[in-house]
Amino acid sequence: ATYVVPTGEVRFPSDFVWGMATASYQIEGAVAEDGRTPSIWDTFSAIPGAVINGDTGEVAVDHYHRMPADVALLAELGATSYRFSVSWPRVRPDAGEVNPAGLAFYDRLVDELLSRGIAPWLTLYHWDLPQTLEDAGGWTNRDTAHRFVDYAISVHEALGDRVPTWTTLNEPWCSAFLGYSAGHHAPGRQEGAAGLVAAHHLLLAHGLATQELRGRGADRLGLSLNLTVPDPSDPADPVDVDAARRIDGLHNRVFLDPILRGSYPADVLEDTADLTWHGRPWTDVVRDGDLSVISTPIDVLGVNYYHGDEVSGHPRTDVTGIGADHPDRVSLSPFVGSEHVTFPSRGLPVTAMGWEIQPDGLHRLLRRLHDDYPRLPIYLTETGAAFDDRVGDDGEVHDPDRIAFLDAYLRAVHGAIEKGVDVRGFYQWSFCDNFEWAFGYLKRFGLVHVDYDTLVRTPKSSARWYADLARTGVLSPPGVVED
Ligand code: PNW
Repeated sequence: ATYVVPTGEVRFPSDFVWGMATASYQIEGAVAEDGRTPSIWDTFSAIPGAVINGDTGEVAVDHYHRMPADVALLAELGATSYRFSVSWPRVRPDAGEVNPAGLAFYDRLVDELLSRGIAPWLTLYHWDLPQTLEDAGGWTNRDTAHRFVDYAISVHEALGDRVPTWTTLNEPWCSAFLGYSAGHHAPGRQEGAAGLVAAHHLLLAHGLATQELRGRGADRLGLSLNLTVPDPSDPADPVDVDAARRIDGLHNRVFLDPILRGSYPADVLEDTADLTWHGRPWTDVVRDGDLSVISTPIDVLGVNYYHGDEVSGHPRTDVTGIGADHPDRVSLSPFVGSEHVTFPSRGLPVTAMGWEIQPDGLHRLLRRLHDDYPRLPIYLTETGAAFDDRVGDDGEVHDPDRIAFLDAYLRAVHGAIEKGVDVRGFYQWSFCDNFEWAFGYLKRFGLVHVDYDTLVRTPKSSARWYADLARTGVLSPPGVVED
């Protein structure tokens, strides 16, 4: 079914959360300060060709030193909540003992947010695994899940009294499959079924930490999944339909089902039955009791959505999407066991990432979650777009494309709310331009422009637009919005 993005005025509920999101490694810099030790992203970004232009997070946007001013800017731009992540190797350098100096940064951040009336939304793991743990096998080592619990406890002991919302993982799909199968993200391993093994241990880490923090009184727990909407190229072609089912399985249901239904999807197990890890079926890493830990009830579901995918089971050359757009490094398919699947371009307009602008996919995704899974309050914990933003002669950054993008995606969210889907908030990715992983500083997702020579912050016109939206809760008819 298609969905037509509505025009005209739409009004969001008065308690709708208007947030902005960031992640530790993408903004903090200060990688060797106050006891922090390397994460897998410090190591990976030092590999020639791994990140565009050899960029690293060494300085990033220097948020570690500019935090109070950044929080003041968040407040000025009307954010009612701020989603940030905590750096594991700051809090537990080398995954060892707690580092009070590292924790103190987040303590100050949370106080600064609260003093400005901004609700903190904390992510424990946004991809910066301590390198020491990767050296011991990383997410392919089951022990990493237990070390994650130790780390979660230390953060909760310090901030549990002031942070209302705790999410364990950001986008475990990326950590597992881009990190351990495709090799396009840290730690850059290209080991096939390792992605599935990593996914299982990430899920286990999520479940164990959720149980532990629940026992310690946390009452708003969850995680953020990046979900896609796979549409078969030809809905009448069984080969394309099968390809779309496989991508749905390996991208969405491989996480949604264990967490929300307590089991791996049967078709995913079948599709991956031949894949081995250390000579044994990969599913040997799944132990009795794991799925009941993984399905520990959560309170909120974070959804990150940028675009869907057209999916074909036939060879194609006009592919878009994952891997296809990475310049320097050969990236394998993250869809292990379904490597034959291709992602043809639909010819839709794209952002600077080459990602299709597809708001109807977001609407359909939200409706599908509502229909297919136990219902939870949903927060869009990320959506946004990269464009080639520049500071103009007038000293301003005009980004009407980003305004149009956010307008369309928010209308898709609003349409879902009208259909009864319990969506309670929206976190724009991202508060400011930052280290965009394998794309370094080349791709700008911010509402706030950062000059990477001076580190000066300039709110883009989209930031002013978003601030108005956060204040009024109303999207005006397109065309009325002034850039
Ligand atoms: C997400 N892919 O990353 C992350 O949560 C953010 O940290 C990131 O900056 C944002 O989206 C924009 O990219 C992704 O290749 C990175 O499929 C890559 C992919 C998906 C999500």
